[in-house]
Amino acid sequence: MVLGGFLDKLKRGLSKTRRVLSTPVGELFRRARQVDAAFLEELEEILIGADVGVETTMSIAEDLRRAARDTGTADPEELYGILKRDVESRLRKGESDVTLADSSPTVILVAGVNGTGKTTSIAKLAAYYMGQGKKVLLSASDTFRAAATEQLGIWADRIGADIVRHKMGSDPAAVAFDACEAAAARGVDILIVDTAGRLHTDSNLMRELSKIKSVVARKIPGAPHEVLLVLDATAGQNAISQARNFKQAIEITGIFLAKLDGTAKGGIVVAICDKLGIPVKFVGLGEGADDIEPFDAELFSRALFE
Ligand SMILES: Nc1nc2c(ncn2[C@@H]2O[C@H](COP(=O)(O)OP(=O)(O)O)[C@@H](O)[C@H]2O)c(=O)[nH]1
Ligand SMILES: [Mg+2]
Repeated sequence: MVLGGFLDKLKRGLSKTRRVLSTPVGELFRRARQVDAAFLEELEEILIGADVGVETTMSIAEDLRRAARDTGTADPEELYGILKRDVESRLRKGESDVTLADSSPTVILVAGVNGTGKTTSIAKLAAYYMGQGKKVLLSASDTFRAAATEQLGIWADRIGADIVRHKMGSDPAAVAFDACEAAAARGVDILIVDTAGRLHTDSNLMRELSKIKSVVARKIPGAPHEVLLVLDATAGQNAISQARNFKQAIEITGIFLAKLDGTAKGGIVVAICDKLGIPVKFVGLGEGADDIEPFDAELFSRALFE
């Protein structure tokens, strides 16, 4: 992909983010005379309506109350600045770069419940790194459903990435094992491993994830360098409980927040960063391979409030 095209797409992605993220908070501050109890109540309503979540909303409002008390001001403009900085620092908790291996390949394990956007997000990640001139290999380790391997295969063809696949029902860790060997043999920079989002039981699923993880760790030093959990932004607060479940079974190093377009509400990003203690690394903004954007706390807080 030529650089100009890449920048254009990034810009288009950003304008989408802005549309989703924008809240009436700026408007509220602009028309207010002073920040009082009624104002704070309205602010809380907006934040909860934007999927920030009750706890995080209360904590943000409490910070604002305290700031008003400490500074002795009820001036909306001043307190608006304080609110923006407060939310930005909450988002910063969630900001960190993707860990790439010192010597290739970097292995990125991708987990998540079915339907959250896992396979699509993998295709986006692959296209993103291929756009940076990296050699990418996909491991079709969701062998639970035939359609899953097929779908990843279609994406691989579409974006021109290599893929390692076995037939349906085979051992997902064995696919990952072969993919690691292929990655080393072919000089691959980034190996991305798809996993099942549902098995017969949750405990099977979590055991399988751990098994894939340990196979990959044995084959490639330091791997997996990232374990990304794909969450569906339109799932709202449910996304947070999903993340908590996965976190119990496997160490998640980052979140890929998919579907932050359409019906998603931007406040979910604040809730995720604030409550999970897992950095958001990428967001998905549509169904195309280019609809991906690295997470940027400053940009997001601006998009939320300005
Ligand atoms: N609007 C939108 N749709 C998405 C996004 N990511 C994935 N999808 C759609 O969500 C559905 C499920 O995606 P898929 O990748 O198959 O999910 P998986 O079951 O977790 O692997 C598909 O229809 C995708 O096109 C996104 O960022 N935005
Ligand atoms: Mg899938």
